[in-house]
Amino acid sequence: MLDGRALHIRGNEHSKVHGKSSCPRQYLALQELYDADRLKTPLLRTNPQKGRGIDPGFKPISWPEAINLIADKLMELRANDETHRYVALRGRYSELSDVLIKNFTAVLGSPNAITHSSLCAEADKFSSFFTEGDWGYRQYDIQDTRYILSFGVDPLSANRQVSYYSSAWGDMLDKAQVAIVDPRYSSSAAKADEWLPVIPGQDGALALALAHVILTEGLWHKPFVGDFTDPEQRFVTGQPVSAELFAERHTHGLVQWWNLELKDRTPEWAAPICGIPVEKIRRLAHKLGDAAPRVQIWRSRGIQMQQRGAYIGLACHALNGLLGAVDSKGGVLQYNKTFLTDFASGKEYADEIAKHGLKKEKIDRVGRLEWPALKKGESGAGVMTNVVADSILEEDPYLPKVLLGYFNNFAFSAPGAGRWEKALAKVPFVAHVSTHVSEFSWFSDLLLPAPHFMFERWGIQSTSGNRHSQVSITTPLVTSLGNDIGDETGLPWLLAEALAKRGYDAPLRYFQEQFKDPETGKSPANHAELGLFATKLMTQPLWDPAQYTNGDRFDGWEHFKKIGVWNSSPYSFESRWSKMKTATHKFEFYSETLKVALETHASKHGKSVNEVMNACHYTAEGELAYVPHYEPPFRFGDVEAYPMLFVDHKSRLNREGRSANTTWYQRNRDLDPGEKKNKDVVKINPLDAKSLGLSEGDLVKLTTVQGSITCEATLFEGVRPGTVAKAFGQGHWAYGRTAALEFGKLPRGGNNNDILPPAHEHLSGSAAYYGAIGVRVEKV
Ligand SMILES: Nc1nc2c(c(=O)[nH]1)N[C@H]1C(S)=C(S)[C@@H](COP(=O)(O)OP(=O)(O)OC[C@H]3O[C@@H](n4cnc5c(=O)[nH]c(N)nc54)[C@H](O)[C@@H]3O)O[C@H]1N2
Ligand SMILES: Nc1nc2c(c(=O)[nH]1)N[C@H]1C(S)=C(S)[C@@H](COP(=O)(O)OP(=O)(O)OC[C@H]3O[C@@H](n4cnc5c(=O)[nH]c(N)nc54)[C@H](O)[C@@H]3O)O[C@H]1N2
Ligand SMILES: [Mo]
Repeated sequence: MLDGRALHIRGNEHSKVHGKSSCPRQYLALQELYDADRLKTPLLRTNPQKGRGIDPGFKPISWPEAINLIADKLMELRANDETHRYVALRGRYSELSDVLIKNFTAVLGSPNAITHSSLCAEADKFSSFFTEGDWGYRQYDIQDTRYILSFGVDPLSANRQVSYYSSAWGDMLDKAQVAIVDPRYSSSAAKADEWLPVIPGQDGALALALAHVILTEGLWHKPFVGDFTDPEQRFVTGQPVSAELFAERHTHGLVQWWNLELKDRTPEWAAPICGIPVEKIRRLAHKLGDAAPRVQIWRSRGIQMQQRGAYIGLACHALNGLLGAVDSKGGVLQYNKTFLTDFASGKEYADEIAKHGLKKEKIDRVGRLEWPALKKGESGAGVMTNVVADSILEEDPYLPKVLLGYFNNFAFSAPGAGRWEKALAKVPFVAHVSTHVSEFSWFSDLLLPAPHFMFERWGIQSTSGNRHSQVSITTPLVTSLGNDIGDETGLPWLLAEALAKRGYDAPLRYFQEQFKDPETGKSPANHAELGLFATKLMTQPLWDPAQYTNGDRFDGWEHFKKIGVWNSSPYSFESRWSKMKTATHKFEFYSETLKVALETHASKHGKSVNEVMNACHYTAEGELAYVPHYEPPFRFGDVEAYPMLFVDHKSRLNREGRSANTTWYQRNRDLDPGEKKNKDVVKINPLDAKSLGLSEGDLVKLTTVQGSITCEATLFEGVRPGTVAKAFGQGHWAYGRTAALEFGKLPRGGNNNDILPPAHEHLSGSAAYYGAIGVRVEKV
């Protein structure tokens, strides 16, 4: 920092997860922070007509005018006894987001706290939950591992701890081998021992064949899984096994899985389906078996955020079970616990009107027969973010009247993005809290400038890696725009004050009574104090010596604030063996936990589990629903009209959809294999290019059942013939002068979400981006 200006960013040296090392994206944050295109003042739409290319006619208004406008709209909902028609949408977030999204919305009396989780990676949590009872992401102990098999994860570019893994990856490569399964040659594949260019959507076949070989060749990890009660090895291709003959230790249902599914899933069966040769599958299984339990199977959104992705995720994660890698040194670990305090829910402050609103059906339709969204095993507990656009368009269950979005850009980030444009145009009042005039903002009635989440407001982030979890805080450090009204705490405070002035004081009382400074007992008196007190309150178990339980110790709040990060104690291996939060407390190959969840959901609707599976577009019948099994990927578009398959992926410099307005992002796009500086390219194998008559740099049109986009073709051997790969992130037509070719009108390249159909993995509630997405490539 120099004279209040941020000059350089690095990792916090006190972090035991990543230390000083950092992810390349953090440097872009400086350009984001000081971006001349940032939204600086509230803006009000003057043109009632909403559409791409139609100027909204935004005119500046003051903060009090903006807050009063929203407060009036909320009072109107109360007067009409329809508080449920208030919908809060959340995109990216800090842990403080509960204040605005969950709690404030509950006080107001709406069930519609809609997070972006299902656009993000809910399906990734599904597989961990229904095998080992953990609805969460994983960390990988790469210090002591011997073999890494990644299904679609590119840890050097994306996934969850780029700073840590990219700094530790080199040392790991000295001791371990790595195989990357991905239709696209990723950065991690470039550094790996082996790249396995799988046919998109067919990883399940590969994983099941690996399991088959691991069993038939006796390669499973016996101290974790157990063994036959006599020395005879009975896993013989095609032959069922009698369950009494196998004594399982920390797992459940291995023999049932074998009998129901695995016994016929040979490498010979899998090879033509997944495109990986028989010999490679066998060799891989042996390498895994030799290294077990110090192995790790990674899995990404790519294999799970598919219409039939839940069972691919389960099949891949079950390999970790077979190899004893779960909770093991050198294996796959859950996140260490972080001990944060939940805020009072807010429901206690709901009056009669609000209680009435809370009883209404949630706007995303979760819990209906075809939308199980089984978060933590509970029917309808998840979120179906991308369904909300349809709910609005079809007015089913009802039309929202006031919609508040923050830190989200669903008109860009959600498959079938165009539906959001139409949906937002239909909602009578949309407010957006954003740093930039994004695609979502373009369809909004009121824009509120957001402080940059890394530098200008209170926030709490937690993450895991290197056998530790950490909780770090962001503080209002830089005020580049003189705006520190935090989106997560400041905004709801200002709204609460305005509502109190209108005679409705429940939200303000909630904040005053439930967010007292834990040190002094003082109630917050303004928006800044609510931000500070909420941060102190949630992190109190970490910094208050009286509440100490685990990890780093602090003298008090000031000490914690100065250090900026709390680290948990190191991971204790094998402590969850036979103590998992599943129905059997074991690692479940046959998921009793999923069985209960599906049966409960089915009986709620008076249907059978088969009918649920059918409604969710799965093919499985009977008990197959409870074990990892093969599901043919649903193909969007027939082979004749859409002969190739489309593969979406993240790029190293994407901060989701947010970094594209920086010149450093545009200029350095070639950090990813096959990409070009300042361009948005589709990567095509030279063999396919030849048959399509395409040369380097040709302008091409990509068409799917959903729509078309135009971009440049580049010839790249690192994409499986028959597939094309294109990074997500370009194609902004709003956001700013760098992101768009012509702001408000012309996109720079094409947005993948304009051609991805709005499909779902229904069991987890996830949006689907991957699998068999048919595409036609034509020269323009
Ligand atoms: N650089 C960067 N890193 C990020 C983010 C970012 O925007 N930029 N965002 C963060 C967020 S929000 C999240 S949720 C995580 C997500 O991190 P991950 O869960 O790792 O997910 P993605 O990187 O989206 O995964 C898509 C990958 O799957 C591959 N893929 C596509 N189809 C298939 C297939 O059929 N089979 C196989 N085997 N692979 C396939 C793609 O090539 C790509 O490498 O990343 C985080 N990290
Ligand atoms: N095709 C394809 N689509 C994807 C993905 C993919 O890999 N491929 N990844 C998906 C994933 S994993 C995720 S998590 C989602 C993310 O998608 P979203 O949750 O929609 O988040 P972002 O795209 O990051 O958009 C955030 C918006 O918030 C605003 N903004 C930017 N900075 C700030 C800030 O500091 N504070 C506030 N309040 N607002 C800010 C801007 O309007 C920005 O457009 O995208 C998903 N979409
Ligand atoms: Mo995400």
